Amino acid sequence: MLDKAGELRRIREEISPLLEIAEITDRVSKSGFARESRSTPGGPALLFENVKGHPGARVLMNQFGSERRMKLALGLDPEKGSLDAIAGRIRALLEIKSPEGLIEKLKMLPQLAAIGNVFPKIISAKDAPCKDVVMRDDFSLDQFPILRCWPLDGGRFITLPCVVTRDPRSGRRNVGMYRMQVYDGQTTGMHWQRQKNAAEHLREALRAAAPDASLRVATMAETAGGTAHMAVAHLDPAHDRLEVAVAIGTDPATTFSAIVPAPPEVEEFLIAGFLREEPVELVKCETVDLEVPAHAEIILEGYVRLDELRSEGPFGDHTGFYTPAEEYPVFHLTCITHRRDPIYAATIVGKPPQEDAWMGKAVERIFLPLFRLTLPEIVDINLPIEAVFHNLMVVSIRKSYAGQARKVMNGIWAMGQAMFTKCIIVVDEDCDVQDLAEVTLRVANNIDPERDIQFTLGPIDSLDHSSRLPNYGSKMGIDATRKWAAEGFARAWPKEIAMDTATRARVDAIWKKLGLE
Ligand SMILES: Cc1cc2nc3c(=O)[nH]c(=O)nc-3n(C[C@H](O)[C@H](O)[C@H](O)COP(=O)(O)O)c2cc1C
Ligand SMILES: [Mn+2]
Repeated sequence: MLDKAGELRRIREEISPLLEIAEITDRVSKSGFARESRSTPGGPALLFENVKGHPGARVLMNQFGSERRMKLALGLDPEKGSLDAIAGRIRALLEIKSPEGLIEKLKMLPQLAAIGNVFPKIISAKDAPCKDVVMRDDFSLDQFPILRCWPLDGGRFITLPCVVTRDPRSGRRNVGMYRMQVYDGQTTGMHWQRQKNAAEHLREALRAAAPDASLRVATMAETAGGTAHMAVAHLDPAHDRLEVAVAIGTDPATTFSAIVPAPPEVEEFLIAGFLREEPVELVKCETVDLEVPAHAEIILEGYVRLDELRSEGPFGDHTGFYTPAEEYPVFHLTCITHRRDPIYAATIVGKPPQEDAWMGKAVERIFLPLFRLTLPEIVDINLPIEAVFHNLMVVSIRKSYAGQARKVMNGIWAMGQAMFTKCIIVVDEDCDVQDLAEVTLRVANNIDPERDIQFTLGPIDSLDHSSRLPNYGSKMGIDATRKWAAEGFARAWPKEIAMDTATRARVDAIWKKLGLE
């Protein structure tokens, strides 16, 4: 599809998966990224067809690396479509009320049919391309051209995996993108951070397996690593693991759904189905009780033990810095299945802008209507690419009462992964948050710092290297809205400068004649 859309470049030169693919991809994804224009494409997608040490293998990079390709991935017209259209569809879905009369009911049919598309379909193994080749023995990850991304990385990492787990209590599935460091042909790290859904699944498994509640709680609280861990020798062998399946090279809507910060109640396959307007086809795994996208290029099946952690990292991360080695769970493979001649899909993260910038911008657009459900005064949001998303959110609000900017900050810090937002800037609705020059002018002019900056403490992104403790630290909100008398502002707020319309019209009329352009 990328090829047909003229979005793919094939590279026939022999290139090493160790650093070289990363360097080429980094240059391409940063190319054409003009500061003035955020819609400038970040270079083409790349298909490496001659990978050193892996005859016949192919590596796909930068598949989401432009606004245009992000639209294609979500089934939009790259020219006319807008990511806000998806937000519109979500809004329509949220507005569905139970219909009253017959006509109203009939009007709902298209919407209901669309919802019907979201549920995944299970197909049989013989129809599933991801089962072209099934390897239960003698398999090794070494057969795939897995990348080493940056010079000081701890090893090779699988960087675009859709990791499927099941909540042992509710039975609900989750798909998350969590990088995997290759330890050997059958073992990898599993870098789900403690606040992510799969980490909670592991903790649920642990709660079920650990008989002694106080020991359980203590071990969870003291664990240094990414998830709960129990250093007890007597794990019930029937409950000593959490099954995991990993899909690599899924259709773009499914891959994207794995990064969407959805609430745990919403399964990512539903999101992918909604985005594609077509159900995701799943197939049962060979060795674990999980289902995976049937059309994936590669499937890894296995488990994570509840009582095992191992050093993971360092890794050159999307913050632009290396995250240091830390203890994380370990994934043991029990089976690999794949398409004939699979394409290995990967990404690299590093100093922005990279491919993940475009994915993040799509998340920003799609989540706006969901934010408004809780905080209806929000007009628009901007998570600037340069601030690595969770570090800075600029929010414009329709302010109607005193203290509302602070209410919005607290609401954002309480909402899912938005809890990681280190700095929130709140401006009035007449400020375009996409225009950072305008935002800077407002913030610099409007704040009395001692009065308008609010600090709070809470969970911090695991990748943050500045917080006083790992995963825990402070956040800052800046209220750059106009201050009201009701907020104790006793002075007059000045008027903003703007030319009167009559003068503007007069100058417009003679503008061309002046020859000033
Ligand atoms: C390229 C890429 C790599 C990522 N790597 C990780 C990772 O290693 N660990 C992690 O916890 N989140 C990682 N994330 C973010 C998660 O995918 C994201 O928080 C997602 O919402 C998690 O899914 P969940 O909410 O179902 O847990 C990554 C995102 C992208 C785009
Ligand atoms: Mn999830």
